[in-house]
Amino acid sequence: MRVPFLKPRPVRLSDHLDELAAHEASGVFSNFGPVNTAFETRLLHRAFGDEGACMTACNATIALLLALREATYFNRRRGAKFALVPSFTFAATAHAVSWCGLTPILYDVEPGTWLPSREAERRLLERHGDDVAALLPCATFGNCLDLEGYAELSARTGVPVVIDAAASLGSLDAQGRAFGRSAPMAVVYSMHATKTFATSEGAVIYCADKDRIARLRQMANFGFDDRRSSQMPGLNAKLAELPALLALKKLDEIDRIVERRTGLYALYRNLLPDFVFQELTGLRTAHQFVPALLPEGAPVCRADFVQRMKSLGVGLGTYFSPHLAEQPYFREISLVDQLAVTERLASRIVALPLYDEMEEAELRYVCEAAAGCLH
Ligand code: T4K
Repeated sequence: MRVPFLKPRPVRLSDHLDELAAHEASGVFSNFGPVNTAFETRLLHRAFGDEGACMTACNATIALLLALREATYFNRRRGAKFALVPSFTFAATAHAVSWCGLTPILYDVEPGTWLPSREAERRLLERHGDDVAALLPCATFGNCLDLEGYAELSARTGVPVVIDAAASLGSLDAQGRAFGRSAPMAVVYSMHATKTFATSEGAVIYCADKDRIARLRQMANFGFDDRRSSQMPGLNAKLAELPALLALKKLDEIDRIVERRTGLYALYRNLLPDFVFQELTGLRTAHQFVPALLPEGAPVCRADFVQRMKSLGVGLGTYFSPHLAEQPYFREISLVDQLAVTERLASRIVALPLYDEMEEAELRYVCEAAAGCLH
């Protein structure tokens, strides 16, 4: 049997030929046109109960950059040079920091939830005080962060926070609300083809503060006012209408998809009792794939395990390994804090296959192969 790591499945536009024809006939292909507006409106209603505002963007990397620039440009801490970023995240988080001209400080994550270490954040804020321009915690693999805690920390210290929630569109917090809802800071979600909320490329920024989204929207369109005069830092971060149509249609499927993935994730956990899984903090996680640690003391190293699985036809990922501090560019430009947990996770983590139409037989094959490859 062959089981690929992921099988991206944006909606099939061929199932929506009428809407496609209407889109074509509209003559509007970008610049926050009617399809983007329809998607934003419907998402705001369904996920965020019409509280606050949200906007689309071309991808989450640019959206993070934009949100961080907004958070630091309109903040009295201009001149501060550091941003706190967990080392256990995707490169995009730290690239956004670097493009904003800031120096990442790479810090550790918690051993169970794999979420950024609150203790490290407190310690680093104490040590670097006014030099910290922002915090960029990552909602690791769609797991839910304590957003109220971050809002409180931001209000108390004056340090802005931007949430990297790339994998979280579809996750529900412990109260059963869409992760991010009510957040006073920008929360950035990806709609990349490989995400559970798969389109092709795309992102969403949500914030309970409508003014912040209005500013971000202006920044995403060159910082223009209605006379096409730049009023603030700007770039082109707009989502085209065609991927917005994919997103609009995806909204109708997302709950069913996440529920299905949740069932498959639970089966993995049952069938692989020796592997270590993430402690999930929300009511529902938008599982993009199934990250798990090889059992402590397993007689096989991660590289050999991945190779053996491949020879049995099973594709795996190794997110987030190498972690940021192991990547030459970030090593060169960052300060690195203690990373004991990150190093342990990154040396043992594998990402097991998951996709919307994964058959139970495929999953059982992966688990049998994984158990066999451990020895
Ligand atoms: N923050 C975090 C924490 C993130 O994880 C990410 C993205 C971002 C920010 C930035 O979001 P975006 O700017 O992308 O919106 C993939 C995704 O491209 C990336 O979006 C994602 N995180 C990351 C975790 O995974 P790569 O470079 O590892 O993807 P790649 O090309 O190796 O593909 C993964 C698997 O999917 C492969 O087995 C091939 C398969 N695949 C991929 C694509 C694109 C397909 O079968 N079809 C496809 O169209 O980053």
